[in-house]
Amino acid sequence: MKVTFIHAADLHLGTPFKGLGEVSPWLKKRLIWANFEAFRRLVDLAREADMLLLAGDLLEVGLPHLRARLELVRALGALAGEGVRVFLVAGNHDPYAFWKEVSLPQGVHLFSPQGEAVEVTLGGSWVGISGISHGGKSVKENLVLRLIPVEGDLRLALLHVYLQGQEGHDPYAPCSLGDLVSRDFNYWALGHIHKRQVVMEDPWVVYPGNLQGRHPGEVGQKGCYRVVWDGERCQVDFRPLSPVVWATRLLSLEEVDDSEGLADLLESVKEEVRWEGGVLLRVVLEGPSPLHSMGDEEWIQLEEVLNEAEDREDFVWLILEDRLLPPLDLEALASQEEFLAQLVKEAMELKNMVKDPSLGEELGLLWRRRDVARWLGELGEEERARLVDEALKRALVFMLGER
Ligand SMILES: [Mn+2]
Repeated sequence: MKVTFIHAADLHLGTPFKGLGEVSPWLKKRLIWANFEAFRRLVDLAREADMLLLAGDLLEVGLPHLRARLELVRALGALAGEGVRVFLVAGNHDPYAFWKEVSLPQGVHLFSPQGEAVEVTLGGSWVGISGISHGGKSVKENLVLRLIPVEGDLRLALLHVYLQGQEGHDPYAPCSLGDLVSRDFNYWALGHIHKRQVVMEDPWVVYPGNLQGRHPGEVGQKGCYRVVWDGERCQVDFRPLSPVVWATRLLSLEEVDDSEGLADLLESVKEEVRWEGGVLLRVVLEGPSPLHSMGDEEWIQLEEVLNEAEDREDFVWLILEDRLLPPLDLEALASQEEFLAQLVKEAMELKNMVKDPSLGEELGLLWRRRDVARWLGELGEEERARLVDEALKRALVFMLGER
């Protein structure tokens, strides 16, 4: 009575990485490899399962994709040959019309844009799968409401849809969670949103996300879900597949005032994130710093130096983003603009009052809140002064940064 299936989506096979600038020829090859390697790992995992569900955007038809198309078709054919059932729906990047030109192997089922319901017997269980493909590039209708009902002990829905409330994706095939719950399915195998998430359990509503992050916004491990149905309930586990991950670090350069110090700091940040796979590490440098005066060419040279020895399996490739502000000169600010000058003067006066209980009383209001008092002890004079310094600095950085 046990059924095991793999749910993946948004492979976007063979598409390029973005937000990297110029990379070494070695890394360029490595990144092309990463995209396909994630897919091969998916196929290896599916080999141990009864069924593979792919929820759309497997390819991007507007981009050169012959290699991706061949890899995909051959791998799915091999899986089907080994007895793994494969089900696909077309998404907005690979709509149905495109797939009609592709010779899909026997045992690989692509759902039509009209919708179909398929019933199969897997591991002695009766499984129903209902799916609808995107007919064109910008489907506006609610595909959930058009799904053909299906019978079975386990009832699965396979769709590429935009669930309301998700950010950063085009609202193709929009639907609400209420629409999904109104239908009789145990597991919603969805695609389109690249951020992995279990939206709901029982019925399961799941976006596996993509297999390999391709730009700085897609941080962390990506992969697929492996689902085991034991005849009553689903056990749903995430399986990481990306050989390369994106990461972001925000660095404020308090203790650093020269490029030697900065290079050392960046080397240590690199070592903190290094793992067995590759890392594309975006470091955002912020806050006031004397290094603000560094020119574009110098930033490029610094990146080059720090990336020089990274042609290795466990690479950490650095992408620097300079958001530094000019160093704060409090005395100059105090004599300049009226509002800033007033702010700095007030803060300085407040600092002279750290012995004065009135400052203590003002802070005392905060300490009367139980949730605050629970986590913070009494503040000494030195800590009060530091608090004023920090508040002033943040206010100035905020205001100077806004210009
Ligand atoms: Mn999509």
